[in-house]
Amino acid sequence: MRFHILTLFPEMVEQIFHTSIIGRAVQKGILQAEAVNIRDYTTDRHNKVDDYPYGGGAGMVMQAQPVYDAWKAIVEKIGYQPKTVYLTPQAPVFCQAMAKQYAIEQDMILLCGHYEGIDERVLEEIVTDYVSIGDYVLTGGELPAMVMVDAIARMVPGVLSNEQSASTESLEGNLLEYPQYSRPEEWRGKKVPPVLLSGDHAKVDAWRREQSILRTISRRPDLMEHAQLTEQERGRHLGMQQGADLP
Ligand code: 6GU
Repeated sequence: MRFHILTLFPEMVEQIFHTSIIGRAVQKGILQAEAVNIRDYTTDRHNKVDDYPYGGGAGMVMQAQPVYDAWKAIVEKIGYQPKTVYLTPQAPVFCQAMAKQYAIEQDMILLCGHYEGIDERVLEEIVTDYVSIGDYVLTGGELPAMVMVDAIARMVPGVLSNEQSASTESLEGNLLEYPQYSRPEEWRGKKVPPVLLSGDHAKVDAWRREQSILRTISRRPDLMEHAQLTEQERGRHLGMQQGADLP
C-alpha cells in the first residue's frame, strides 16, 4: 500500500515512515509513503499558499490552486484517482473498522489542512472521504494523518509479524483487551492472577475473555452495544450493564 500525504509540513509526517514497525514495513517494501509539500505547487511568485477568507473573519484559508495541483501530480503519477481523505474535525470519527477498510486500498491520499481550513471548492473537487480522529480541535491535519497511517498500516498483511498479529487485539469484536502480567510473580505484594500460572490454556482463555468483557463494561460501556458476545455471555453480563436492580 502507498500513502501520499499532502501537507505544508512534510518534515512533521516523515518521521513515522522511518521509525519502528512502519519503518520496517517501508524498508521491506510492503508499504510506501511520501509526503508531498503543497507549497512546491504554488504558482504565486512569493510562494504563498493561503489568503484572507471571503466574507471576512479570523485567520487564513488555504487556497485551491496549490492543493489541487499537488493532488493532480499524485494522480498523474499513479495513473488513477485513489481515495482522498481530508482530515477535519467536521467529520465522522475514525475507528478500527475504517482502518481495516482503508487497508485494502492500493493507494491513499491524506490531505492535511492548516489555518482556518481549505477553500471548499477544491475539497468538492478531490475529496472522497472526510475523517476526524475525535472531538477536539488540533492545529492541523498532520497528527491525525499519522494516526490514520499507523492504524491502517498495521492492518496491511505482512506489516505485523505473525506473533504480533496473533495477539488478541483491543477492539476486536468491540471488546477491550484483557490485563497482561509479566515477571515477577509478586510485585509490591501484588500477585499475578493464579489462573495465568496454572498452565491450563482453556482456563486462561476463559479468564481473559471474561476480563475483556468486564473491562469493557467498566471502562467503555458505550462499546457494549456493538460487542460480539455469545447469548450466554450477554445473559451473564446484561444485568451489570443496565441497572441491575430494576424490577
Ligand atoms: Cl482530522 N483535524 C484537525 N485539524 N483537528 C482534529 C481532527 C482532524 N480530528 C480531531 N481534531
